[in-house]
Formats: sequence, structure tokens, C-alpha cells
Amino acid sequence: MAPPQSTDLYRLDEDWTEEQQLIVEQVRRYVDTVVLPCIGEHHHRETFPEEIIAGLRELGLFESIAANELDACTYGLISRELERGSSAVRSIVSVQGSLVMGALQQFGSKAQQRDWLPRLGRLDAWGCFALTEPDFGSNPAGMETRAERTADGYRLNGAKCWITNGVRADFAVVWANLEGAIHGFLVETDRSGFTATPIKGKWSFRSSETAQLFLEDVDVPATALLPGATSLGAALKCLSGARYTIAWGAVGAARACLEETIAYLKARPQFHGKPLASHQLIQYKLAWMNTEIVGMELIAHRLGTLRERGRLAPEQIALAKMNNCRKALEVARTCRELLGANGIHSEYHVGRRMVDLETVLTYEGTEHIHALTIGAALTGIKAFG
Ligand code: TGC
Ligand code: FAD
Repeated sequence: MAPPQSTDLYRLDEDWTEEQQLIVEQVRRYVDTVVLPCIGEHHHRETFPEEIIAGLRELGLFESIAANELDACTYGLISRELERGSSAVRSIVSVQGSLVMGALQQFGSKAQQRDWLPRLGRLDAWGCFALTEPDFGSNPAGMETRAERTADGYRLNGAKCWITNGVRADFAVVWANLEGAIHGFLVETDRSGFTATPIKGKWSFRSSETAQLFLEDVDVPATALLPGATSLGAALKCLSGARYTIAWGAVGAARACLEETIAYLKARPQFHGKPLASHQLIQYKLAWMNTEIVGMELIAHRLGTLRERGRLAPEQIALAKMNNCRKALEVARTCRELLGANGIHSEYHVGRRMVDLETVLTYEGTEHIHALTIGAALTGIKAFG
């Protein structure tokens, strides 16, 4: 029998520079030695994996983001490798890096950037991104959170829902309607009138902290306004950055499911002592999954190239986010099935990955929303309403 091949059948990893391959190896080692040994237990207990933070800090990833040093494909590869461990861990990068630091870098004043970026980069401070509301998820344009001018700043009132890192955050990037247009505000979470309540009882993203935020007459100074964020388009630009990391991350989640499943199928005999991996129907499913993963990775790579050229359009990100999340979830569900009863047990990672991918499919724009973005680009007709 020929020796088994890596699941990277198209040798896509050979395209990366030596430096990128070293970074991939470094993040992979971190995931194997720090994330994977503890993440299942945190998922089970619904607790945040505090012990992974020191290693994440040592990787220097957030300092590179703060210094604008990461090229698009390296950022993508890091997201892919982190999600080999856990979608919830990759989400830390999407929120702290793309949404929060991204909002500061694109729309913050020099003073706001100076105050927060170095601390966020060292993970000495945390931020969260508060767009979704209880009654406005897919349609943030309808938000009810309001800002009004005061003598020396703004007063905010409203509620935000499903906010990742909302309890841990030192400040929230709060999107609020000011005089008919949506603006972004940096709101320190210890301000009077600001409350963050954890959302417990999730069956997906259990190792990620999610919160509901309440703002009751929260007064902030004039310097809290993100000067460049004066329309919903600003929030959507931040989302573009995070959706990019999600498209890459989904590749890592799917590949991790496939690799765990192949190892399992080779070790488990059924029918005449033959390993499950030797049955034709099973090999068909492995082939289908690997083909989908190659496709996902090619899309992510192309997205990276477009981003490096500064030519990334919303519909291109929508296509990658929609396709890669849906395909990753299908791969995870198929792997779960191929592990039989063991597929529903926490001794294996596929079940956790599968339920986490349900969140990944929904947040940062659902499948329908991305399909409608692509549809609008193809036809010139917006069909959201
Ligand atoms: P629309 O009129 O289409 O657009 C308003 C303005 O924004 C511009 N724009 C974009 N700009 C950059 N990137 C994009 N992706 C953009 N999409 C639109 C657009 O050109 C326009 O600009 P201008 O200058 O003409 O004003 O807005 P709409 O109200 O019709 O909404 C469009 C829609 C439905 C696509 C948008 O609302 C949407 O994307 N909805 C989904 C909401 C969503 O994704 N929420 C995510 C919340 S954050 C989150 O989930 C974090 S998860 C955290 C974790 O990883 O743990
Ligand atoms: P809804 O908008 O109510 O949609 C429900 C269903 O209706 C979906 O299937 C959707 O596709 C469909 N639908 C909606 N509109 C249309 C339409 N026009 N046509 C066809 N179908 C439609 N938000 C933040 O702001 N910050 C965060 O940090 C954050 N973190 C999150 C973490 C987790 C674990 C989760 C689960 C969510 C998080 N979110 C966050 C919220 C997330 O972005 C929203 O859940 C998402 O945008 C969808 O909104 P919704 O849940 O209100 O669903």
C-alpha cells in the first residue's frame, strides 16, 4: 500500500514563503501543546480558557496587528491554524484584532490609537465590538441605541446583544444612532450606567464569553467619538476584516475534522476486521471532503491576494464567508457521522468543532445575508427588504 498522503493534496502550503511556513509551524505548535489539551474541558464547563492567553501573547500576533506588520495571507494563515484548535479561539483574533483594533486603526483619532493600540497589542487590555441588538441582528441599520449630544460629550442609551468578550472588555466599540446617522464610540466599561451580563447556556461557542450590554444614560466625553466612523459603512468595513479571518479559519476547522477522522477510520476495524478507512463508501466521503477543503483554501488564498492588492470588494468576502462556513460545517457533520457513536463524545474534537461552526455560520452575517450581498452584486438589485 502506498504511504498515506497529507490532506494538503494540492501542496498549497508550498506556496508560502519560508517565513510564513515558520509562522504556521509556530502557531500549530501553540495549538497542539496549549489549546487542544484544554479546550474540550473549557467547552464542557462553559469557561474561558485563561491559560491560553500567555502563549497567545508570546506569539506576538496582536503586537504585529497593532504595528500593521502582518500581510493579508499571513494573517489568514494564522487564523487557519488557530481554528485548527478552536473556532472560539480564532474568534479572539477576529474581535480583538480585526473588529476592535481595526476600528481604531481605520477610524480612530491619533490620541485614541496611542492610548489603546499598544495595550490591546500586548493583550493588557481587551475590547469588544457592540453592533448587534436584541431586535436588530442581520439589519443593524435599524438599531435603537441612541447617542445625544451633551455639554461636553455624548449620552448613550440602548442595549446590545451577543457581544463576544463583552464581560472581559475594558472598552466597547459601541455603534449608536446620533442625529440620524450611525456613529462609533469608545465606551469604557467601568462608566456609570454601563452593565455587561454574561449569556450562559449556549451549546455552541461555550469556551467563548458572550454578553448582553446595557447602556443607561452613559456619559462619555467628546473624545470618545471615533472621528472617522460616521456611518454604518464604517462598521461594515470592520466586519469585512473579521469576515476575512473567518473565511480562512473555516479551512483550519474543516481540515482538523478531516485529519482526526482519517486517523480514527484507519484505527477502527468493522466487518471482517477491515479498518473503516478501507470501505468504498467511506473513502468516497473522504474524497468529497478533501475536495471541498481544497476549494475553500483556494478561495481564501485568492481573497488574500485581492486584499494584498487593495482590491477586496464586499461581495468577494461574502462569497468566501458563505461558502467556507457552510462547507466547513458540512465537513464537520460528515466527520461526526463517520465516527459513529464516538462522534458525539468529547473524547474526540469533531463534535465540539461542529457545534462551534453553527455560530461561525451565523455571526458576522448569516448565509442568507451573504447570499443577498452576492445577489445584489450580480443583479444590481438589493433584495434584503
Ligand atoms: P447598505 O446600504 O448596503 O450599506 C451601507 C453603507 O455601507 C457600505 N457597505 C460596506 N462597506 C464596507 N464593507 C462592506 N461589507 C459593506 N457593505 C456595505 C455601502 O456601500 C454603504 O455605503 P454608503 O457610503 O453608500 O453609505 O446597508 P444595509 O443597511 O442595506 O445593510 C447591508 C447588509 C444587510 C449587508 C448589512 O447590514 C450586513 O452586513 N448585515 C449583517 C450584520 C452583521 O454581519 N453583523 C455582525 C455583527 S458583529 C459580529 O457578529 C461579531 S462576531 C464576533 C466573533 O468573531 O466572535
Ligand atoms: P436574525 O437577523 O434574526 O436572522 C434569523 C434568520 O433569518 C437567519 O437565518 C437569517 O439569515 C434570516 N434572515 C434575516 N434577514 C433576512 C432577509 N432579509 N432575507 C432572508 N433571510 C433573512 N454581534 C456583535 O455585534 N458583536 C459580537 O461580538 C458578536 N458576537 C457573537 C457571538 C456569538 C456566539 C453569536 C452567536 C453571535 C454574535 N454576534 C455578535 C451576533 C451575530 O452577528 C448575529 O447573531 C447575526 O448577525 C445574526 O443576527 P440574529 O441572530 O439577530 O439573526
